[in-house]
Amino acid sequence: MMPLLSLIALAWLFATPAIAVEIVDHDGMLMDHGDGHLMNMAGGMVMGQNSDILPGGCDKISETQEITVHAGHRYAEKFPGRMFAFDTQEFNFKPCTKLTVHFINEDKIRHQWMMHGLPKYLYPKGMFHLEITGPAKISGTLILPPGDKTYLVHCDIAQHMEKGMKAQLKVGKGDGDLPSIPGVTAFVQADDYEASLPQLIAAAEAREKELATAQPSSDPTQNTAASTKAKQPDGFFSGTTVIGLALGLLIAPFLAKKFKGMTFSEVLAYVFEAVGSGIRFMAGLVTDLIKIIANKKNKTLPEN
Ligand SMILES: [Cu+2]
Repeated sequence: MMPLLSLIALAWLFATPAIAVEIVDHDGMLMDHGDGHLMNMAGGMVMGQNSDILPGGCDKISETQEITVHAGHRYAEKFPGRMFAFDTQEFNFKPCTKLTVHFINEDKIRHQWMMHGLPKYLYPKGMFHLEITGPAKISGTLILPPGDKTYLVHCDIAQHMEKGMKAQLKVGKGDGDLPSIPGVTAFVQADDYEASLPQLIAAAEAREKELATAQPSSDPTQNTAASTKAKQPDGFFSGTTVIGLALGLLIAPFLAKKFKGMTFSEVLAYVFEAVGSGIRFMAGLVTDLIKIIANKKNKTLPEN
């Protein structure tokens, strides 16, 4: 009897950790609804899935990366005042990286790993989005755009971001930091536990008054600036302006078609590359011309 009992005890001991973190894997259970939208009847969802279309400005996939992100209440314990969090608050990838995210929700509620600000011609609503009721795992793939930009990653379930489930994903060098990222950046509006409520109200009222009185004082300078501008109407329709306008009107329909759906930075990158190749082409012409002239001189030299 004793050996049997100890065997059961041993089996239970080994089984406990497995029971504690029973994560349902939803990969392979998803139905593809097209346009990068996958979901299943168990509540798993992927939106903005893209594993093969290159964003504008990417010549090729720069590298292939795979990350596992955990989400849950326990990851917020180290951030005072927060309730939910991812296990990672900051991500960094090269532009044009093909990124697969394995999202593991450890809470018995719904969480998301939602990325914003992606090019809308490729990602519906500019989003890449993994969502699952936990404890469960769901995976998705996207190709990151070119350029240096900081993207918001959060859980959009009501109040989950405000309670800490927020991160930033920097492509390249990024373009700054987002506020209120747990452990990374300061709160936009920090709680003040030092002052009493009447003191806080008085301070807020004083700030409002200050803003109200500051408004009219800046007006005279604006007026003078406007009047000096109004005094120089000559040259408004100068020759260059007219030529520029005409050229712009001619090129506009072509550009509108070309840049449809691209973000400003992508358009800028495209224009710079076009200008660059134009300069290279002109330089090539000049070198060819010099070569031709030099060759002719070489030919005439022996005759002399
Ligand atoms: Cu959530």
